[in-house]
Amino acid sequence: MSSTGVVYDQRHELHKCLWDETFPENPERLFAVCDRLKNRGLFERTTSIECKPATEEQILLCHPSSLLEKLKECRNAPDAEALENACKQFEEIYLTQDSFDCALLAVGGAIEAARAVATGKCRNAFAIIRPPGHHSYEANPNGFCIFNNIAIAAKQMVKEFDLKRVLIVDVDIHAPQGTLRSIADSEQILLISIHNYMGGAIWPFMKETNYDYDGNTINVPLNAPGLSDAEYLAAFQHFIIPIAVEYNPQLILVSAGFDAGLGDPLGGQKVTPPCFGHLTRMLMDVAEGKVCLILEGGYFKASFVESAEMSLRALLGDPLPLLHIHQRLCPTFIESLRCCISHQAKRWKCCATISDLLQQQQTASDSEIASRSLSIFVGQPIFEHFERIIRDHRCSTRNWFPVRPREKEEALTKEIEAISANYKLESEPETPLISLEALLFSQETHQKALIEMMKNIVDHYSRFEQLKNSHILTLLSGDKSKTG
Ligand code: X5A
Ligand code: ZN
Repeated sequence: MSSTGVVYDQRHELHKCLWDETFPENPERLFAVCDRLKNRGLFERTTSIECKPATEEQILLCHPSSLLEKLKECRNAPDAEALENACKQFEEIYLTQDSFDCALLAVGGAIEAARAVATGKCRNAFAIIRPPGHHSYEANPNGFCIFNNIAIAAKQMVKEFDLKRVLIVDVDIHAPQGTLRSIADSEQILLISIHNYMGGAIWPFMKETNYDYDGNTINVPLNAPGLSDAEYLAAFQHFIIPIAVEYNPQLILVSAGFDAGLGDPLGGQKVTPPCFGHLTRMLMDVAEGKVCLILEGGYFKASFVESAEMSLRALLGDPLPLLHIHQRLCPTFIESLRCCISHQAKRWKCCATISDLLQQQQTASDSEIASRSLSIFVGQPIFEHFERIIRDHRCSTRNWFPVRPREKEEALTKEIEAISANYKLESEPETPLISLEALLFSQETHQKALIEMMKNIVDHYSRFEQLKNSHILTLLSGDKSKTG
């Protein structure tokens, strides 16, 4: 009987920041996940998959050889100072002498896990690897990612097994601009991602991560913070899963970041750990269950450790906790999802059906304010600002993220513990169904949605000191004296 495979390799600890201990992406993340899985007796129920370094030929599926050469040089860096200097050419990247080899191992781990599932050696798998990968593309390691683990693994599977349809689902809270660009030329790969967008006023400040992008990437952009299980379930049940079913993939690779989780310092959303289990389980109904999770982000220990456990339990077919959904969907989210559905209606039958329904209801209820799909992108000046910094090798290498006060950290840990203390386990866990009714149009939610979204955009935009006087912000905040 084939089982659940796990990739875990101690050598991943060799990639760490030598000059700033506060950096959120650290070796401790893997130890913590691994400890938890061991303590709960889960490791021994899985099949260990050996982690081999990827070959240079495999890396070249997504990156130029010039990048390989650059990173290889770091093997011989004389000291930490030289390494830190080298990092000024990359956005949010640190490097050690071992980082290159460690990054090869991460790609190799993703490939081995995907292969185990593709060949049927394992029913499904979880690659617990780092550094993460979904932001890196071409010669641009960035956002803690060196090589694009998942994109390379997907391309390698297409090549090795002549696959026609590989689906990548990205649930990490950050938009996977790296995966999007790395697979843009692959007809056999489709990427669906749900991530923070905030009108483009949030990193990576790219318009192609909005809902109206056309290509082999489908985006669910989030324009409000504080979203939780109800919104993620709705996005899966009424958009992501129907498209996945219609696409009918032969293999599913998941960019399993847990930074949309409750309490994550970078994410700002509130998905509970059991919800990650349910999302995984929903994906297992597609592609005959051939699902391979590949770790990406996740920076709040109490949260991501529990989320990783729940995801592995889903893969193992273990009971999952019941989800308790009481709150109404966030209006701004409803607006986003409706935009997604109506935009994709031209390519996906499932969306056309839902879109027709919503359209009819909307016309019947309100013709005056008929909601036009609004595509907002305010990120261009910020994007260009960072482009200049990268080009001039002026990227900052320290103090990227403020450290959270201990009390705050403890309060959030308690919140997670309170959730896990109330678990009701069910062997056939029903995932609550978010009714389509929740997505129906009303003038009131529509207005609320847009107002909330504008507030969030201004809020995110204002975090960039350097842009205080730029045109769009003054427009949005209504300061007419400066708009000229
Ligand atoms: C893999 C991941 C986060 C990048 C944050 C950029 N990266 N500000 O979660
Ligand atoms: Zn992330």
